[in-house]
Amino acid sequence: MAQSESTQFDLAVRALDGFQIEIPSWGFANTGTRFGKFNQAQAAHTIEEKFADAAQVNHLTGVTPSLALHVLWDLPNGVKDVPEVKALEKRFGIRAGAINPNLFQDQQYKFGSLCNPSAEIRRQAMDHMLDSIEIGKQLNSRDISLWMADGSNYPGSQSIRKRIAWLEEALVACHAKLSPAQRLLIEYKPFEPAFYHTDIADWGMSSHLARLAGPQARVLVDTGHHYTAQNIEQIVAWLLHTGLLGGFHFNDRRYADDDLTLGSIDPYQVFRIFFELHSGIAEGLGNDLAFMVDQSHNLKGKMEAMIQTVVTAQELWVKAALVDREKLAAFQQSCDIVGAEELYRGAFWTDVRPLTAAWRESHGLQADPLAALKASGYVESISRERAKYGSGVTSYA
Ligand code: LRH
Ligand code: MN
Repeated sequence: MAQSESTQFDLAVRALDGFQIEIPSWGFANTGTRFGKFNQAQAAHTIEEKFADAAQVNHLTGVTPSLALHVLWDLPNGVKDVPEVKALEKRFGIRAGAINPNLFQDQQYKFGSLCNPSAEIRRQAMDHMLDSIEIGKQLNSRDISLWMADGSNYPGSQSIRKRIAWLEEALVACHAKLSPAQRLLIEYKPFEPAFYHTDIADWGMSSHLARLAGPQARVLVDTGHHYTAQNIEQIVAWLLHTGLLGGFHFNDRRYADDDLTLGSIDPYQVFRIFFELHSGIAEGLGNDLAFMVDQSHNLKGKMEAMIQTVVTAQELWVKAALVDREKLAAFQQSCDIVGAEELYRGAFWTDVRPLTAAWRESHGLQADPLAALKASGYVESISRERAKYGSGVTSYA
């Protein structure tokens, strides 16, 4: 017997009441690929403009109260920029979210940062990590979200095991500097910009480093950081089971780390991940997970893309919450494959947009945030304001 409307509504409301997602400051800035950047008049160039755009997304969706920051892009003067960020938090009602160190753009990091053969360069990288941890402390931001580009391009050109030892030493030292409220999220990526080996290439390496670093270290799963053949929801199930799952960078891809908008290529992939999360959370696993968007909006309008992403994430989160896990467990126990699949996939087929629209209206929000953005004229007004920057770009993000 299909789920009653009221049951679906209750499940949807509970799921949406508990759903928040952090948005990245770099999602509002001019970004591109090595083949070019296509500037947008609406693009944010300053940390103030990034907070303003984040506030507008939160104003229209109600579920994005924090903004992830990338240290060198958003706090180029390090801790000295903390007072300005605190003032922006107050002014725009948006919290500073995860602090992302930049260990990949400076010239000295050509052969790595925390894994660089040069002890002097490893120390410089460690200094940046300690600055980032201090910034996190002063901003009362919980997560230090570490991604490193470290790796090599040619077999034999670097000692893979020496680099592991340097990395272990560095992350243990970083963990020791965390305040009791802070966490170290360790993000893995199989390749790019390194194309032979990447020092933190998969969830196993990230898990080992998190366990070794200490109890406040966790694994961060960027959905774009997997080979297309990999079963990401199985990795999520393992990380829930082992207690090492810290959070996510959500985006979508057709081939590699394409950083496309969530659910634009394979919404069923996100549904399958969200289902593992709902079932884990229902069993007390994975509470305090960090949900974050990590995308670069090279062609779509920055504001539209961000709001579309948040709305899609809500819809897929509700779809996955509609799976009757008790009934599914019975089908799984009796190995009734088709019964299980029809129940599981049936939730994915459900059009939940009326449910999410009703939830928004019951929270004083517009039913359709994308339409509300259009009606607000926000993009036109920031494009006029930011015309002063002309076509020159400032930096990567
Ligand atoms: C690396 C990554 C990482 C960020 C960057 C913007 O590909 O996913 O999380 O530092 O994108
Ligand atoms: Mn990422």
